[in-house]
Order: sequence, then structure tokens, then C-alpha cells
Amino acid sequence: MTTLNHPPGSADLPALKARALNLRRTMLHMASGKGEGYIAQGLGIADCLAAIYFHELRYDAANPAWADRDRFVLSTGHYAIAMYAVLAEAGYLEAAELPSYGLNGSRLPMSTFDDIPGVEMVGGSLGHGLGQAVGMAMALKLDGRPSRVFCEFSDGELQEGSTWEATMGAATFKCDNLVALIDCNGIQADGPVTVQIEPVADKFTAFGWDTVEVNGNDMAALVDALAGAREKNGRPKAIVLRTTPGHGVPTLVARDRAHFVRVDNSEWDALKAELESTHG
Ligand SMILES: Cc1ncc(C[n+]2csc(CCOP(=O)(O)OP(=O)(O)O)c2C)c(N)n1
Ligand SMILES: [Mg+2]
Repeated sequence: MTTLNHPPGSADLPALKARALNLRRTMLHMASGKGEGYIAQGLGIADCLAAIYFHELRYDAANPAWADRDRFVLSTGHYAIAMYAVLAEAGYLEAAELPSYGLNGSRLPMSTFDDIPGVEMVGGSLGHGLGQAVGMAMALKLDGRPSRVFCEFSDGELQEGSTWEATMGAATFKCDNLVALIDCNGIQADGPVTVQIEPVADKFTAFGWDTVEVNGNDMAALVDALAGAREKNGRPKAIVLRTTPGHGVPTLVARDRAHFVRVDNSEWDALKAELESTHG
């Protein structure tokens, strides 16, 4: 039984940072296998995933359907590479399977499927994660379960009306067991976010959520924000994450078009070397 049940308490920040670095290594390994992938987003969200899976979330990798588990809902299906990396790190997937990411016949497509152990929803069509997460949070409350729901979604998805319907619904139905993790990485596909979405934090506050904004690549800030989101006060929680696409690999951070990365074998090796020199 590998149930993890993280109590409130002080976090082991060096251990969490080491987890994040490992996730980044794994993602580069996966993307280099196929030669391409949504690596920049994965590198950007790695710190958040490490904090969630190794400090905050209650789950049992040996029993993915454990009814009292906390749910992690990845709305941006194309961040699958990050999801598979953390699911392997958490014990849901075998590391040996990861290099099949995106290859023909693989169980690990470039966008998530919910038949993969630990994946709660099918991804791909953006704008649906928060609505599903609100439904899960409501059902868990009605069933009297202690579980919480953590829902990652993106700045691009803030341009979808369905996201705002769900935002209103969560406040109306007092989903204080719901934590939104909003990845504001500044890009949507091959360029900056086009429609004005700011001020994101003020908007969620205005919609009745307890909201904080953090540097999503600062482990101490992430852990603090997650601790603050544990309060059961009738209001849903939003954590606005300012992340840097490609974090830990300067060449990817500097890249203009980082949404989808396809480079040659030798270049993957160079990116891996950069990660080792920056230490993620
Ligand atoms: C409903 C829907 N519309 C369009 C797309 C195509 N699409 C895939 S990723 C993406 C970018 C969305 O922005 P964001 O989620 O912020 O992604 P990032 O570029 O930061 O990875 C788009 C438009 C989609 N997957 N689903
Ligand atoms: Mg984005």
C-alpha cells in the first residue's frame, strides 16, 4: 500500500526541488525519444506538480480508484508529458514505458486519456477541465468525502466561456474543496496570449474565490499557497501561477515559439546538458 497522505506541516523544500528537477529530466528524456513534444509547458509546470504530488495530494498509486483520493485534474491535455512524468515519479506508471510518449501504439499519447492510471479526465479539447472539476468537487461534498480536487488549467483557457461558467458555479456551490491552479505561462500556441485576460487574480477574487498569485517556479511560494488553500470557509481557492515556459533550460526559455518543440537528436542532448548545468 503506497498511500500518501500529506498532513499540514513544514515542507522539505530541497527534496521537492529535487523532485522537480527529476521531472524535468524525465520530460526531456521522453521528448527526445519522439524527437518532439510539449516540453516547454512541462518544464514550466514541473515545480507545481512536484509540490502537489509530493507534499499536498492524498492518493494511493497502487489503488488509483481509491474513493477518498484527492483528484488532480489536468485540463490542458497537451501537458501530458508532465503528467506522465509525475505519475511515474509517484508510482502509477513504470519509468520504462515513458519513452513511448507519443509514438504509434503507445499507451501514452501526446494528450491525456483517462484509461491511464492516475489520469482523471480525457484531455485535448481545452476549456473543459474546470467544469469537470467543479462537478467532482460537488459530488465529493454531497457524498461527505474528505477529498479535494486540484484543477490545473491555462491562460489560454481563460478565453473559453465554459471556464467562466465553471468559475461562477464553484463559488455558487461553495466548493471550498476545489483548488484551481491557473498556469499563466504567457503563451497560447505559437505566440503570446492574444485576448486581454488580466487581471486574472482580481477576476477570480471578484467571482468569489480566495485567490493568491505566485511565481509558479518558486517552490517555497507554491508550498505556502497550497497551505493557504486548505481552509474550509465556503469559498473555492485559486492559485495564479506565473510560470516560465522552458524553465531550467535557457535555450527553450529564450525561444520565441515554444508551444511545440521539435529539434534534432544532438540538440536534445544540448538541452539536457543545459538542464544539468542550471540544475533546474
Ligand atoms: C477547444 C480547443 N480549441 C483549440 C485547441 C487547439 N490548441 C491546442 S493547444 C492551444 C493553445 C492554448 O493555450 P494554452 O492552453 O495557454 O497553451 P500553451 O501554449 O501555454 O501550451 C490551442 C489553441 C484545443 N486543443 N482545444
Ligand atoms: Mg499558456
